[in-house]
Amino acid sequence: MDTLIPAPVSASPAPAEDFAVTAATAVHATDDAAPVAEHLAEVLRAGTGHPVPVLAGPAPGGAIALVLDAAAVPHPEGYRLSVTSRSVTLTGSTPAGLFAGVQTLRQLLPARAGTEWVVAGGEVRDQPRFAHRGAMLDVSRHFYTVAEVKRFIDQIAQYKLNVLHLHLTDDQGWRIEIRSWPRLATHGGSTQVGGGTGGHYTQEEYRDLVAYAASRHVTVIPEIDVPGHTTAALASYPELNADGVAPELFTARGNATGFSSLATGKEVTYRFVEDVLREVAALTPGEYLHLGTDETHATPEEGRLEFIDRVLPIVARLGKSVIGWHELLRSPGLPVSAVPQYWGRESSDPLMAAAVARGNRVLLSPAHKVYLDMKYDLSTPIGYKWAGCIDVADIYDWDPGTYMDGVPETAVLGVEGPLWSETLTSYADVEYMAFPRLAALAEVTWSPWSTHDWPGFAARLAAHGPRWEAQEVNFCRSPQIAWST
Ligand code: IFG
Repeated sequence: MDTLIPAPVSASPAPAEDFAVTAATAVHATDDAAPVAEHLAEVLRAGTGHPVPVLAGPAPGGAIALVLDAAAVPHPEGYRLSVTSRSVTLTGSTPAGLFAGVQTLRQLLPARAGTEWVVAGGEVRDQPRFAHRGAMLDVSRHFYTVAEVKRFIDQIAQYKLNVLHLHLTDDQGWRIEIRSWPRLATHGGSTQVGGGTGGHYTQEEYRDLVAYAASRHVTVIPEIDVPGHTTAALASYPELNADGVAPELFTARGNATGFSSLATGKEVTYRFVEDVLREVAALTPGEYLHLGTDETHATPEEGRLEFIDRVLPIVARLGKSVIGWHELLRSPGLPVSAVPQYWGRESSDPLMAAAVARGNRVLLSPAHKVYLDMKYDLSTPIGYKWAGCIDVADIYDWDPGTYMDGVPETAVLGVEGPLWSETLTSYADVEYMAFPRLAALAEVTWSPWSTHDWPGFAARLAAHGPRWEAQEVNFCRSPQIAWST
């Protein structure tokens, strides 16, 4: 129990109470807990080869029981896990809490499959510190397949992250089918950084991704980056351009981002945005649409203000709330439901403090702390370093609850680690930059500050290496960690 990541609120090992998973082991669950029970059973079957049936109703002795009991576990994502030599009882107030408990249970099992699988005995009580615990994957600069995104979802869910922000559109690629503007995907999605064939998700594939994420209790937040970062759209439809001429597709890394803009003075722009957001909202069960709004250097300020003023009501009419990079705050009159995502490197920002004073909650993604496309150190072969190098200790050792002046913990919806993909040419590169740093970010967003302890975390992470080796994750063996083999 002393190697769990993220660290739980409390864990008390009981070594004499290890529970052996055998050919007779079954998982018992009431109907609302059945999907999580099946997820756990799949893990146990894969690990032991035993049948591990899922049975309805209360568990007899010698079984694993998943129980929904909101009275016993007040926090909506909390859980209690009790492991004795005779039985395992996992109690949650919601299926999400049970799912979180299963991720803990998985870490109490061996990293590799084997017939004598034993769950370490003891008690765990746990609940998250922040509600929004996210990773962002940039599928625009380089396209990743449905299977690769599903693997990413599985990987982040193991550390109790519960949000996947998909950066679906940018200069180098439009990655989601929009039926009213089909060339966005067929032309705007036909390439990527370096000139490769790119790709896009059909709406059916995207629905499948959203459903898969939901089965791992991960909410997908789609980002349609506007009014900047729009070359893929502008290249697809001449009428979207101020001069009516479509530019070539853009396949460079874009060392200076913020060079493109929608024509905020043309009515067709607003029809375009409304059509796109309507179709994306229909694919989004979650509360939020992300509008980007970052680096609008090519948009005249009065045009940017008009654009935001006209687009916010579109999102509201679609029944969604807006997340935007923190430049969104330059627009006065934001609704209190709007969430600015801070990606700056300051710990004091007057617009952020003013938004919090008005009642907005914020997302924190300080670039020098959580931008996963930054190099670990100067020897990292891929990634950028404009925000500095970020090794495991850097992403671990900060407190979102006190990081920003005028932004108390109660105003922090959570933290998100963006993984921009200009320099990530393969999914193996994604894993290298994401792990182990996302495990550290997961602890920053889930665990109580009272458990925050770099040496302890570094030791737990060292013991985690074999788990990633067993899962064939291409993780970075940072020299800051004494990786056990
Ligand atoms: N900033 C840009 C990203 C990406 C990044 C690479 C934001 C909000 C630099 N915008 O981060 O599109 O290019 O590190």
